[in-house]
Order: sequence, then structure tokens, then C-alpha cells
Amino acid sequence: MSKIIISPKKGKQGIGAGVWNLGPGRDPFGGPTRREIPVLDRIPLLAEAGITYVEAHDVEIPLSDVPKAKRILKQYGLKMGMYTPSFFADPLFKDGAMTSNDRAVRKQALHNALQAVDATVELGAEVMVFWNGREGFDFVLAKNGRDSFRRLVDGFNTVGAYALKKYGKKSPRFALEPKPNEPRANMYLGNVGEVLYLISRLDPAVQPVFGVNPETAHSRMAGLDYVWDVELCLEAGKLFHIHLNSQDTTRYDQDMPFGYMEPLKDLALCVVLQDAKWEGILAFDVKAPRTDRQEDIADILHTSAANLQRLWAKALKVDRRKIAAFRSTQQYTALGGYLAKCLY
Ligand code: 3MF
Ligand code: MG
Repeated sequence: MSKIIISPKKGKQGIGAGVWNLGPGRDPFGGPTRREIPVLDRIPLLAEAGITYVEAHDVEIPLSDVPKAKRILKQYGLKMGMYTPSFFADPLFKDGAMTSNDRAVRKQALHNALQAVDATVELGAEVMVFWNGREGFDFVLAKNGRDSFRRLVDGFNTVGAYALKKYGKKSPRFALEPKPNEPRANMYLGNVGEVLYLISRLDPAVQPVFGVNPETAHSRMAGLDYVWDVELCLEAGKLFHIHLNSQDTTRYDQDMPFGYMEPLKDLALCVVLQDAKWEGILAFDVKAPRTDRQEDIADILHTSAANLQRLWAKALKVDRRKIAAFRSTQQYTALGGYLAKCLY
């Protein structure tokens, strides 16, 4: 299949997706429902689905597999869009990584993070993501929140200083991905505002390389509006990456297809990204549901991409002068009606 193109769009063309999007269908209540596809074998599947930019965790493509991964990426005409250390899968990180109460675990987390910087550069990805995985608490007073915050600041300062010293202008940029809960009951960096606040507390020398990776479903889990969350990142000049998907209300994390649950909001999000002349990758963080058959494992990517292409095209046609007019007369119901007309 040819590459999915979102056109016209400034900067990076093509779609991003994670190798973890094509998992075997495990969930907290049951084992796999499909054959587990070896990680590097998922790259050709992503290519077949029209993806351009691959994303992976260090546990999926460890440093030792980087040369092989690069060969496969090249063979299938793909690029690495983003790389990220897993601070959640290893039992070692059961109580967090940078915020673990165990000093030895914090040290290991930092070691993994610095190694992931090298792998990110080696793979040619421009962005490295930190998802707040297990950085949080289930029991009150289990951690000292102020110490945890300080540990995050110190950890990210160290990562930023390492990357800037070693790679200078070629340093990756770091995007922190907020999520309010799951797997912890309460997570540090639970929303975009918290991430921006943390960045404001980093060493000024590293601040320019730190930004946000908002995920539409994560905002929804927090009961927040992802259009405003993205606008807030843009306002701060900190939209470094984006994870697109959808979420059926404020429940457990579902990673459903982009454009499926709230198409009107998604249309509005496309308008915002177009008006901001977003140059970065449009990436999906979706999960093939356990009910999908082996042969249909990429349906979630096809569906997300088709929805995004349709919504992007419709958003281009949204008359910005009409929006301005509705705003000036405060006719918001009519504005909603106009957007619905553009959509349906
Ligand atoms: C979890 C997520 C993660 C992150 C990933 C990249 C598995 O809710 O969204 O996906 O996006 O770790 O940093
Ligand atoms: Mg994500």
C-alpha cells in the first residue's frame, strides 16, 4: 500500500504509529487473543498500512537491535518518528522510575533514559517521549510529592544536559506525555498544565528542548478538552509531538481509532493544527482491540488514517471568516451547527 499522506500540510508528511499498536490483544483480564508478532516484523506491517514514521520503546527496540531495526526501516522506506524509554513494563519500575522511592531504581531509570537518548539519535528520530507510566502513587503519603517533583526536575535536567553536551544542535527534543491515571491511581504530570509547569522549573539551559506530547484520549480520561489542551501547548510553543486516538468517556485507557468517538472535536482539532501550521508528525497511539482477528490487526490504523484524512480535508474547508463572525456575535450554538454541517 502507498504511504498515507495528509495534504496539504506544512513540514513532516505522513503518519506515525507505534509498534505497540499491533499487539497480541492482551488486557489486564486476559492473555493474548492473537499471535504475538515479533517487534521488528511489525515494521513491514506498518509500512503495508501506509505508515511513514515508526515509534518504539527501548524494551521493543533495545540498543542492541538498533542496527537491525535501521536496516529494516530503510528496506521498507520508513523513518523513526519517536523513541521512548519504557519506565513501566519492567517489574523494577513497579513504583515508578525517576520518582521511585528506591534510589537504585532512580539510578537505573536515569541510565536507561541516557541510553535511550543515544538510541533515539542513532535511529534518526528527532523526538524522544517520556510517558509518566508509573510515576505516581496509589496510596496517599506513599511518596513525598514535593520530593517526587524535585526528582523529576533533577532527572530531566540531567537528561537534557547529557543530550545537549553530547549532541549539541542535533540533540533530540523531549516531549513529556501527560496522563491522569492508569496504571497508577494518581499520576504525576497528569495533564498538560502540570507538564508545562514542570518545564518552567527546569534549568533554563535545557528548557528549550523540553515540550509536550499531548494525547487526545488522555485529556478525555481526565475529563478535559483536548482541543484546548493542544492550544495550550501551542500557546506555550511546546507542542513537540502529538498522540491521536479516541476514548469512550472517562474510563480506563482505550486507545480507540482516531476520529471515532468525537468527530466534531476532532474536526476542530484539525482546524487548530492547520491554523497553527503544525509541522510535526501526526501520530496515532491506538491499540488493535483484542476482538480483532490476526489478519485484521491493522484495521485500527486504516480506520484512524481514513478518519484523519477525511477530517483534515473537511477542516481545510471550514470557513475561518464564519468562525470569526460567530465569535464576534457570540453565536456559539450556531457555530456548533456550522461545524456539524461541515462534518456531516
Ligand atoms: C500509554 C501511552 C503510551 C505512551 C508510550 C510512548 C504505550 O497510555 O500512551 O503508549 O504513549 O509509552 O511514550
Ligand atoms: Mg501515548
